[in-house]
Amino acid sequence: MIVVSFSNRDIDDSISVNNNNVGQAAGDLTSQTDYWWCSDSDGGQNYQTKGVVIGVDKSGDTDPKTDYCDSESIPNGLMEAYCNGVYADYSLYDCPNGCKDGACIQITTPTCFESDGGINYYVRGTIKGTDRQGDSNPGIDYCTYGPNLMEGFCDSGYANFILYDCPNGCFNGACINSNSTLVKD
Ligand SMILES: [Ca+2]
Ligand SMILES: [Ca+2]
Ligand SMILES: [Ca+2]
Repeated sequence: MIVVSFSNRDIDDSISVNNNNVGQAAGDLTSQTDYWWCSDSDGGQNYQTKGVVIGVDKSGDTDPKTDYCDSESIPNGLMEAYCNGVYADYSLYDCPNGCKDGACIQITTPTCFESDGGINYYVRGTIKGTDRQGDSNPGIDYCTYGPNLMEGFCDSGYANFILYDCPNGCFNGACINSNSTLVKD
């Protein structure tokens, strides 16, 4: 059972749609154009979401129209259901990255930023991004286990940390630079 509301009409009641009700609505359509309606669960021509349209198409068909992949016309074809005015309708869309389960496949490019330019053991850097587990906590390079450094870097667009054994020890989120120690002396 699908519940829709007449959000774009002056009827506020939600109704439950079954075949009988749809049939009744279709009967009304021919005589009372004020009650024509169409409802799209994904809000229109939304190629990233599999939606279903409840309404009547121009041929009078009241079957719900669900988005589906159709590779017969074009290889990455998506048949996207939408409300074409007051009518339920389909449009064919060519998904750039292919079609799967009634929606275009999305290629999300992860973004990652770090302040020390990559794997840089001698600068305490900050990393902002999402790791492969989907966590988006920014991190700062930090010392751990005595001389070891946890160095943040962007790993193919994902935030990641590697453990590095600093030759001269670790201090304040960076390896101690032996040269600077010599200069200080
Ligand atoms: Ca749609
Ligand atoms: Ca869609
Ligand atoms: Ca870094």
